[in-house]
Amino acid sequence: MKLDSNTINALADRLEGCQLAQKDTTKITDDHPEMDWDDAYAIQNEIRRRKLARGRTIVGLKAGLTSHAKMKQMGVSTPVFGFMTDDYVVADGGECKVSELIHPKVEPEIAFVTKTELRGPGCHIGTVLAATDFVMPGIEVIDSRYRDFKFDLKSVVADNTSAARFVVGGQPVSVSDCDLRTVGVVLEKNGIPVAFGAGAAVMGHPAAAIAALANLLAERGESIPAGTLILSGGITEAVAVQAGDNVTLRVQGMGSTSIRFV
Ligand code: 0L1
Ligand code: MG
Repeated sequence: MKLDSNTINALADRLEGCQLAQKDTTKITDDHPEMDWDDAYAIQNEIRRRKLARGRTIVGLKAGLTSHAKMKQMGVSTPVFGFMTDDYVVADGGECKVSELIHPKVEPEIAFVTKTELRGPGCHIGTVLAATDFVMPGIEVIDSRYRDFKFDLKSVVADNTSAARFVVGGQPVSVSDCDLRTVGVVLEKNGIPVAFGAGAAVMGHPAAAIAALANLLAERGESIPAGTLILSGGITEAVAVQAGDNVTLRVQGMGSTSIRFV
């Protein structure tokens, strides 16, 4: 690690402060170009520690930047991972207050729920499918704390991968009843289809993103417990939303889930 604990704390304070006050900031690598991956995840972990200390609970994990569309959109080349707390949950069909966010965008995703522990290293698509209870449609609302969504990978890892809100719903499906590579998704904004894709857009198979997360956690001696909800990453580019927008995600064979921005 290149940053000392005072700097890690100050950067966690700056990023979470922006989230809580709906303010943006410049990317932290502008001020700390020397920071490394361990620093980036240490800042994310400090944000997590602060939320837990305030009584929040972890309700899920996420993979981000897992599709070529997203990587191209953001000008980066590696997946990243983050967490979601209880206040990020929006009920299916429920409201998301734009005033609590900075500049939200939505992403169509496949959500996994595990039935057994996933522990790397060496996790692969097969291990993940064997450990999955069911999959279902999920819309992630991302809200980078960086001005104009301009960041590099270490900055976005520190910012908990832009996690802000999410909704899951539709029809939970066993992984043996669908082909997650060819499953089609349609994202609608105000009744108009705005993004389309298939599961294979996420690292060739959405389960590969979950395997990558398990293998990364293994480097820290951690695993994914049974019963964990994990968003596997946006299948298409993210779509900007504003108050008044209604967003619905339809996933082939899994029904739909929706969210209203107010
Ligand atoms: O979930 C995601 O793919 C987002 C990762 C962070 C990058 C972004 O804000 O788009
Ligand atoms: Mg996402």
